[in-house]
Amino acid sequence: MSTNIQLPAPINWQETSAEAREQILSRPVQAVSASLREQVATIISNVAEQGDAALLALTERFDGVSLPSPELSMDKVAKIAEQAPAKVKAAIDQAYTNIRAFHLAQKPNDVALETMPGVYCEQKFAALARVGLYIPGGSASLPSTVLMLGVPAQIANCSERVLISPPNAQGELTPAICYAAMKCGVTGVYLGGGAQAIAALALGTESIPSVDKIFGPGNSYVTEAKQQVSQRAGGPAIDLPAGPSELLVIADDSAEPAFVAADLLSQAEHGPDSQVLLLSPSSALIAAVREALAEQLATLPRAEITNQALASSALILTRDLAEAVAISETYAPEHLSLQLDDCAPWLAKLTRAGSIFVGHYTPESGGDYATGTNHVLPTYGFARNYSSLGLLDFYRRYTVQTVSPQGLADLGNTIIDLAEEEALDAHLRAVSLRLESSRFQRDTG
Ligand code: HSO
Ligand code: ZN
Repeated sequence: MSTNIQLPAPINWQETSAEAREQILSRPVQAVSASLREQVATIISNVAEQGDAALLALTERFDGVSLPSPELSMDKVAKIAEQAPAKVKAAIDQAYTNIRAFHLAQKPNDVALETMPGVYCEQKFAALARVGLYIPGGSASLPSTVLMLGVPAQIANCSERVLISPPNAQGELTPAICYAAMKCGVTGVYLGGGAQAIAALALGTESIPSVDKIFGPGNSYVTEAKQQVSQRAGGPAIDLPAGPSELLVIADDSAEPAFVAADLLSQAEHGPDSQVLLLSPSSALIAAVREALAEQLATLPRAEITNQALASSALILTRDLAEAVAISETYAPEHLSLQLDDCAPWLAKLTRAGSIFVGHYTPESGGDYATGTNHVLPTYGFARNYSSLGLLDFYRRYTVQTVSPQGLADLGNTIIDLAEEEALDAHLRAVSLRLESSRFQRDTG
């Protein structure tokens, strides 16, 4: 392997200045340049004006394939799906079963409560009608992402579940993607990528229906396009900011260096802008992981990309596990792996992560594919204030209230007093009129 391996040098946290600490924990810059913003805006207005024609022209320009239509008929999808090798089908079947079970268990319950006599309040959930599932193309084809978006959309029973993904060189999608799409009962499959695919989902074209919410990870064009379309009047909702992959491992002497190294590399191989961190109070473990990283990296087909990601990664020696936990809570990683014999006391202190992997036998790739949890997770520190994708994201919540005549008799003055305080007389009158009406007298009789 010709790659010039550059592993990060171990850092002693206690001997690191506050500024250097901040620098180490900062994500690789993801500045959205004015030019990117403008490019995306231009693409969106092209798609708005010319629909399919714009999408097809952009697909030819960016994906290098000329298509007669952005639609891949469901018949064709079913046929392509058949070509998936039996082993791949079986793996997708098992992953589907686990993801379905875990997401099915997330079904929300309506709330109904009488807040005071005669005043009834309900919280209800309604599935979103039309959802768009964006499956990125790029250097890796990701049938697992089809499951992560398609399974909850299927359980919620969103009436239109539209998948869009950049075409391969044959102007199609891979058998595995098609097989996963069939399993999830996707209702339409379209070919397109980047900002143009997001624009098509948001605005609709002659062949692509517009959707109420757009899901799915993507590069900076996709992310910026999602932001821009969601800000348009009547634009779709979007899921969460999912950027380059991240993993933070907390490990002690009980950890297996080769396991830790393999997990770090598995997220580093996603892209040059991925970031992986190891925090450990054991310098012996850090040294051993470093050796294992070099050994394993040398045999990875994606060593080049992985090596680039390692440049913004760090191996950090902490004073103790408590310090490692504190650093993790500040960093708020997308994935957090605890490779300790005794995880429970630390787990209880950790909440700021997209998904947590507990113990020596829980590889991070388990959650990427098949444990049942969702792999669409907040990155870039958004685990501080955003949730991991789940079934609930495919619903919207709304409320219902019903007040009886007696309920209004008891609550009326509260509403009147607040309306008076806010000097909103029509609000006040909506109550007083009722209370003074002969109908009210009759009904409360
Ligand atoms: N680790 C990625 C998901 C993924 N990994 C898909 C493999 N395939 C972001 O959570
Ligand atoms: Zn992954």
